[in-house]
Amino acid sequence: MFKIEAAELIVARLPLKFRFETSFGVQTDKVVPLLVLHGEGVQGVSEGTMERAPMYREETITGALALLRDVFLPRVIGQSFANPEALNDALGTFRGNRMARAMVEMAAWDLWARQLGVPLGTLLGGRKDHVEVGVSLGIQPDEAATVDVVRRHVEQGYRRIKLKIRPGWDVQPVRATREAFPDIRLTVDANSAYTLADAGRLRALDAFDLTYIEQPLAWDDLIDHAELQRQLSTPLCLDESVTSAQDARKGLAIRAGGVINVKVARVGGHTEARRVHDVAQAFGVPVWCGGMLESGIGRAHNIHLSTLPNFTLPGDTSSASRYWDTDLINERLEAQDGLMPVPAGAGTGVTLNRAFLDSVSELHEERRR
Ligand code: OSB
Ligand code: MG
Repeated sequence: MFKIEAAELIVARLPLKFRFETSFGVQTDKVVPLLVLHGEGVQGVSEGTMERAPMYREETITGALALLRDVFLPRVIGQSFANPEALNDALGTFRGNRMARAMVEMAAWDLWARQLGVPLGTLLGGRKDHVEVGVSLGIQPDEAATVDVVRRHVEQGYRRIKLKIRPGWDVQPVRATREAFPDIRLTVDANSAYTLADAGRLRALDAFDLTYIEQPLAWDDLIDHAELQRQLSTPLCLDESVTSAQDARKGLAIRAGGVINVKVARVGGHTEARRVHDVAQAFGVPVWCGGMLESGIGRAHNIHLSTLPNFTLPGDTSSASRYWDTDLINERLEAQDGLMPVPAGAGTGVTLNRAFLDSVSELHEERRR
């Protein structure tokens, strides 16, 4: 049993160390919404992965903050719950808005795990103390720059290289990378930039031994992905279009893909992420843990989730120092030879650097009953 007595809503902004270009635009900084839940002498912290504009999925920071203030936090503050699953059930009466719900659910898992004195991953059922990680590389100006940035990350030991692609910039970076590195585990991510009319162009990618092609078609589609999968030998990996275990079941039942990118916040939190993991496992489909350029708070949650057994492909939870000069947490989340140590200690095992956080916060408010 745990009780939620109060909450803090915080929005911070961090400059990114690199210019991150994807099929939906260029990102140079990161707005980080955080939620701290206060229980009886314990805290739980989570990070939202919605963005300012609804580009990746439909949720936004503005919308999430309003919902948290008006609906989700009043539903849980002052309440006691048997465990985080019970809190997830209470929020489950609300439709959609899974990233906003996930902020409450993930903070509750951290709080619960700290109250029990157990690492979050262990509580979720994971056993690993390191997880394999890859890296997601933005669109570069040309082939030479692509090969260059790939080389730097291969040398750092990342176990999978993912290249962002879009129509007009797909076969070129993949061919250049594959010629320079015949043996690396290579993937691409289109973030929904193609349609079935591009099937011919996507079929050309079959020549490069990619582990998967991530979310080529619409963010809310499964049917067209199944049609495209029939035309390709490379497995498709579903990201945007899986927001629940039910989506995962439907997508895998119609063979819309052969891999799932599990992002804990996209599916509404750890309870649902574990269900997606279990559904994929039942279908014999591997999963990996995606990222949304998280600060150390969200990154630590991702690392703990990745300790579950069917996370058999390297995740996007790369070293925090790739993204930021200074992180929002006191601990360092750094991969060595493509292996990210799972932070030790109770809960996520990481703690907010309050002094630094205050210096980069645009909003900080407390909510009580
Ligand atoms: O599609 O996986 C994606 C970042 C923002 C939004 C969507 C995606 C990504 C990434 C970056 O690929 C992964 C990371 O390094 O956190
Ligand atoms: Mg993706």
